Amino acid sequence: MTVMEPNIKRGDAADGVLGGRLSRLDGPAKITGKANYALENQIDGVVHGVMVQSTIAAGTISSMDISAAEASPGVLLVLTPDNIMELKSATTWAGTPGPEGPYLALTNEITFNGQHVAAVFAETLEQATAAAASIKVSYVEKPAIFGFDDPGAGEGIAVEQMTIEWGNAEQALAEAAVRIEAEYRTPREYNVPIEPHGLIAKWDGDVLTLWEPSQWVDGMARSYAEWFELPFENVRIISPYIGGGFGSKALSLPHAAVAIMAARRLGRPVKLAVTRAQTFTAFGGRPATRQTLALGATKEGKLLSIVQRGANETAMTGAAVEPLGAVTSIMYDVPNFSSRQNIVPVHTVLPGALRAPGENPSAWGLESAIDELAYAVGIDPVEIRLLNYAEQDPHAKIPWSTRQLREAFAVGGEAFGWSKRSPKPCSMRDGNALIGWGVAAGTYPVRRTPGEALVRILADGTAEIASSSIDMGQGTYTIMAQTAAEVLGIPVEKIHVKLGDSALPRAPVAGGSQLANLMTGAVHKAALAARDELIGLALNDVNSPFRDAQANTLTISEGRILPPRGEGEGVAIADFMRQIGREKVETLRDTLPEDKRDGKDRYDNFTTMMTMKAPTEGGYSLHSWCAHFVEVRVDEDFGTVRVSRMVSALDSGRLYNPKLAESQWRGGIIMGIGQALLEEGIVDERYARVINNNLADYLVPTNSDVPDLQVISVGIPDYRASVLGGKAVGELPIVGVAPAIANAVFHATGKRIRSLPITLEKLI
Ligand code: MCN
Ligand code: MOS
Repeated sequence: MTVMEPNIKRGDAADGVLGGRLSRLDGPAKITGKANYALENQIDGVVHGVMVQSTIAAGTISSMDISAAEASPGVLLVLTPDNIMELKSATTWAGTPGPEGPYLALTNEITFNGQHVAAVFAETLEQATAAAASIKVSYVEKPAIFGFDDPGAGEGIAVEQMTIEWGNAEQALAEAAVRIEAEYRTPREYNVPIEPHGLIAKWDGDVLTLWEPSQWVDGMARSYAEWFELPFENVRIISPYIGGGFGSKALSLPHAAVAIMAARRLGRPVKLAVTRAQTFTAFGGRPATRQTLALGATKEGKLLSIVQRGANETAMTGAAVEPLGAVTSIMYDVPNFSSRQNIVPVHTVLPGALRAPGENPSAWGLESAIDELAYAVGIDPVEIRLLNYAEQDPHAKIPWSTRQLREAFAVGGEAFGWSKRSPKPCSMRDGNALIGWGVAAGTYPVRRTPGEALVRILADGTAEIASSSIDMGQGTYTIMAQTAAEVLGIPVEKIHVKLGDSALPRAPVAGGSQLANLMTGAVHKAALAARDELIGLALNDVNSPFRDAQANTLTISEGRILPPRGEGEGVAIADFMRQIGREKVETLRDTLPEDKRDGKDRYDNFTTMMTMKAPTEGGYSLHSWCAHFVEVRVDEDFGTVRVSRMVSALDSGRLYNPKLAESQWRGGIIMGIGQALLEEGIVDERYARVINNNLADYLVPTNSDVPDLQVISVGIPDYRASVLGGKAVGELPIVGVAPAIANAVFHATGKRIRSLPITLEKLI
C-alpha cells in the first residue's frame, strides 16, 4: 500500500493553519454569554414539561391518581402510560431494526428505580413541577435485583462476540513460574454534563424543529423521524453549542419522545429538561464492571498467559456491553490469551457510553495487574511494560500503523523523573505524607466513518464551512476553520464555520473520538475542490485579470490570488469575484466509498454506524497510545489521597491544534482522577436506587483536586490512520489514569486497592 502524503505545512505552524495553536473560535461567544444553548432559546408560547419517575425498581403500576395534577393551576396535559402515543419502533444506532411492536416511551412495567412514569405540561415550570409532585402512583412491587452483587443476579449471559482467544491460555497459566490473580472492579459512573438533557420541540404542520444538545444530530433526527413516522427531512435538530456530553448525548431518549408528543397534542411548543437528579436515571452512564485477571509469567517477568473473565451490569430491558477485553487483548505481547465476558441483567436504567467505554475499565484491570506482576517478579513497572512490549497487534497479528508508546514511556518518564524512584513500597515520605509514584499505559482505537462538508467562498472574500457535525467543547469549529484556511489560503478570521444543525450537510456521530479526523478530512477534500474551482475561474473566466498571464496555475495566500512566481501583488479574492461577477464558489464533498455514495447507503452511513471501519481494517492496526506518570501523597493517619504531580505522554498522531488537543487530554485526565478517587454511584440495596444523584454527593474533581498536569505529545503523523495524519484524541487520556493512581497508592502505602474509587476507608 502506498500512503499519499498530502501537502501539509510542517514545523511550528502559524495559528491559523493546521497544527497551529489557535484559541477556540467559539470561546468568546461562550464567555460573553452570547452562545445560545438549546434551552435558552426564547420560543413564543412555550409550554413547560416535567417528568415524574418511579420510586420502586421492579413491578407494575396498579393505578395512578392524576386528578390533583389535572386540576392544578396552569396544567394543560398529563401524559401517563395509559394515554401516550404509540410510536413506531426506531432503527438502532448500529443500523439494525428496532424491537418488534410499537415504541412506548412510558409503560406500566417498571424495570428500574427512577424510570419515567408520567409527564406534566403546564404554562410555567413552577406549575408543572408542583402538579408533578401531586401525582400518586400505586404499584404492585416485585423483588428487585439491585446490582450484579445481588444474590439473585446470577452469573449473567455470555456475550459471544466478546470472546477473544489464542494459544492455550489456561494451560500456559497453570505451567507458568509466576502467577498472579485478582479481581478488579469499577462502580456505576455517570456522565454528569453541566448542561442536563432537555429540549424544546416545536411542530409546524408535519415539520418538527428541535433545539436539543446532541452529539449526533443526524442519528437522532433519524430516530425522531421513525418514531413519529415523518420523512427524515421534516425533522430539524439545532445544536450549535453543547454543555458537555461525554457519550450521553448521542441517542434519542424517552423524555424527548414525551415532550414531542405533548407538543403535537397541545399544538404548542414544549420545553422539557430533566432535573439534575433525573440525569442519573433518564439515561445510563458506565455500568458497574468486575473482572478477574490471571497473569502467568516467567520469573523474569515475561508474560506467558492472560486469562480474563469479566462482567458488566446491564438493564432488564436491553443488552449494554462494556468491552473489558479491549485493551487487555492488544497492550502486551503474550503467546496465550483468553478473554470472555458476561452481561448481568439487573434493575437499572440501560447503561450508556461514558468516555472510552470498554478501554477505560479494561485498562483499569490490566494496568493494575501488570503492576502487581512487576512487584511479584521484582522489576520496575516501566521495565516490565517494555519487556512485554507488543511489536505488532498481538490479537489481529498485523503491524501497528504507528505506536509511539516506547517514546511515551521514555519522554514521560524523563519529564517525571522516574529514574529517581525508590522501588520499595512505603519508602518515600514527606512528614505525614506517604509518597508514591505510579505508572500506567492507555490506548484508544482510531475509528473511521465517512463525513461530508460544504465549502462556500463568498463574494466578500470570506468563506463558510458547513456540516451537521458538532462541537461540545472539543474544538471542531476551530480545527475545521484551520483546515479550510490552510487549503483555501484565506485567513482564518475570514472563515465562518456552521455546525450543529441537521439541515446542514451530513456528519457521523461525535463519538468514538473520530470526528476530528473525519471532518478535517472532509473539509480538506471540499476545500481543495473549491480552491481548484476558484483557480480555474481565474485562469479561464473571460473577465479574469489573470487570463492573459499565460500561467498554468495560480496560488492563493492571505486571501489573494497570486501569480506563480511571486510576480506582482495578485488580486484579493473579493475584488476577483466582483470582476468576474460571481456570488460564490461552492463545493460539497463527502468521503464515502464510491459504491456507498447514494441513496439509502448514504443516508444509513450518517444516521447509523453502518460504514464505521474496524481499527484493523486495511492491514494495519490503528490506535492512539499514552503513558501516565503519577505522584500521590497519602495522609498516613487519614488515608486521604491527593494527586500531587502528573506527567502524561500521549501519541495521537499529528495534532491539528496542539492547544486544543492538550486541553482535551487534560480534561480526560481530570475525569480519570475523578474516577480513581471520587466517582461512584452508590446503590441503596433496599430500593435498587442510586442515592447520591446530585453533584453534592456524586463527586467530580474540582480545581483543588487537580495538580498542574503536564501533557506531552509524542505522536508522529500517521497517514494510514487519517488523510491528514491525526489519530484519536478525545477519549484516549482517561484510559490508564485510574490504574496509574492506584499503582502510585500501592507504592505509597503497600495497599493494593482493586475496587474503584480509592476512598479513605479502603486505606485505613
Ligand atoms: N484533535 C487534534 N488533533 C487530532 C485529533 C483531535 O488537535 N489528531 C483535537 C481537536 O481540537 C478535536 C479534539 O481534539 O476537536 C477531539 O477530537 P477527536 O478525538 O476526534 O474527538 P471527537 O471530536 O470525536 O469528540 C468526541 C470525544 C468523545 S467520544 C467524548 S466522550 C468526549 C470528548 O471528545 N466528550 C467531551 N471530549 C469532550 N470534550 C468536551 N469539552 N466535552 C465533552 O462532552
Ligand atoms: Mo464518547 S463516550 O464515544 O461519546
